[in-house]
Amino acid sequence: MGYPRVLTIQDISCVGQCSMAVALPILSACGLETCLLPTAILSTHTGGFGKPAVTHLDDALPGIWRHWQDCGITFDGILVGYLGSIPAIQAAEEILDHLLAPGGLAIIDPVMGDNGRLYSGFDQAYVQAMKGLCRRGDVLLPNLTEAALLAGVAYRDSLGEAPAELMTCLRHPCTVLTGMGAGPETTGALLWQKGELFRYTHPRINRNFHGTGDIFAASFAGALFQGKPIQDAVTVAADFTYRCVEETARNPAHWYGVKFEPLLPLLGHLAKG
Ligand code: PXL
Repeated sequence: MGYPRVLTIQDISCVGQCSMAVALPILSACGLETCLLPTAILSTHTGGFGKPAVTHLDDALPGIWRHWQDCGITFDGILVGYLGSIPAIQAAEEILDHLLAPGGLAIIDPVMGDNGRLYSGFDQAYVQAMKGLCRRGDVLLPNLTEAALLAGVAYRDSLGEAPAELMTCLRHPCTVLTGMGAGPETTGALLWQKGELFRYTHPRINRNFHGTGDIFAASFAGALFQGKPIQDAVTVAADFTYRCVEETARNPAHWYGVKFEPLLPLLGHLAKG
């Protein structure tokens, strides 16, 4: 494996097994030097603990990335996740414009909503700003809700969706759509690249787990930044995410996140393979 230096830009949810708390260990397990830019600190994620205590770091972001720029620091890969504010989206744009190394890859998970609804705190202005950021990404990783918001079309669930039409409306050359099965019994990921579709599915486990998208995004990014071909990165991420969800489903009391930690050694193996 190589030793690329990568950056992940997203919030820190202190409790809840998502965003930065998932991305750092996963990217590290893939053998990458992992740098971080937290955009906000939340006591928990926004998915079920009630109203979290939130501190946005908007004012700190320009000083941090400009210092990196003064030091001549660049990144071979950048993974963007939940940002939380329009100034944080703007900082991510500046970083992609100025700090991505030549030949580096930018992966954007436009975290904004799920099941047809925006997450709390986000509005249409946020969606519009996210469109600008997505134009700078080499690969987008939306779920169906986010893809519909970015494409400006009505949300349809995975059974009603016609993926090629949605991807055409999205107008991005390389997108991995998550939460996309091939029928009611399956779920998976769909890669759209240069007008071709590649679908990879698993049996559907009938419980909704918070943070599944973050696990998929980080393991996909880890494999791609390590130089895997994109179809292989999709299968590594889908296999790893499936195994984590399977592990979590064994413990019905674990409602707020995905138990990915026991499976990190497996990921090191898959990402290398
Ligand atoms: O898992 C995505 C995510 C990340 N960060 C925060 C969230 C969510 C999803 O709800 O609330 C703070």
